[in-house]
Amino acid sequence: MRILLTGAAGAVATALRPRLARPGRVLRLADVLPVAAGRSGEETILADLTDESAMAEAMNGVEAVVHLGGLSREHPWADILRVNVHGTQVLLEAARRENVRQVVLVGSHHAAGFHPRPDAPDDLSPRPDTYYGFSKAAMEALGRLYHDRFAMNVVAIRLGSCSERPRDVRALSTWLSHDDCARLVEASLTARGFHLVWGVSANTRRWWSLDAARALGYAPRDDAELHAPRLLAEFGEPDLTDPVQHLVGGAFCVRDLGVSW
Ligand code: 15L
Repeated sequence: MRILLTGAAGAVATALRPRLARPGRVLRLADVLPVAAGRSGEETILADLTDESAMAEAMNGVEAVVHLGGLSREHPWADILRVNVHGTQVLLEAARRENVRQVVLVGSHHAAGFHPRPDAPDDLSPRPDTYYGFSKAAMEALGRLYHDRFAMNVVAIRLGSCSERPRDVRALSTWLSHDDCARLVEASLTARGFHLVWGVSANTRRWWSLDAARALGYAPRDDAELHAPRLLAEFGEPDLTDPVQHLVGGAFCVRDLGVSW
């Protein structure tokens, strides 16, 4: 099986590469930036998401695509629209044309960042906190469109804070460990239909449902709570009157719209 990873030079893809390696599986690593040389079972390709012929070539001979490419935080509107929204449409269209039936769209909780944080169901409506968050909501909608029109199997993941260790007290709720991220992507690679799921570890303090992800076979094993003593000693308990702490999107909700950071 050959799987295309877009955004392969990025941090999440770099963490996923060894974790998605399997005997008989080839990871095709695509990015607009050069990707560090592949191990065995990997091949690299330079491809811009918005370049139709490059994306057609990237999809050739592939059975599944894990879309991690694009801008990973706020940028000016024109850049977000071109790379994240148009780039996702080019990717889905290339997948359709090359008959790639299995698509994992790695989105973000910032698609729903302006909701107050506790107890979010799997189908929480889009409520973006930035143009970036809007592009992730658009990604979910495009994925659903390609499922409804062409019966492609699409999982859109609202990724939490994916990092080796939780970095702040908010991440005690939003953290997705690298190992759990790989478990969720692996489960998504065999899903049938369209699914919108939260990408979060089994954190004691998590705000988001894991029901839809678990229904795909995702079994998270990590819990940010292990890091609570260190983080609470450093930052203290979160002040829930602060919008940065009581909204899903945290600081993204209060920073300037359309300005790169
Ligand atoms: C995201 O969507 C970003 O890509 C990442 O850089 C983090 O900021 C993360 O959300 C988060 O809010 O923790």
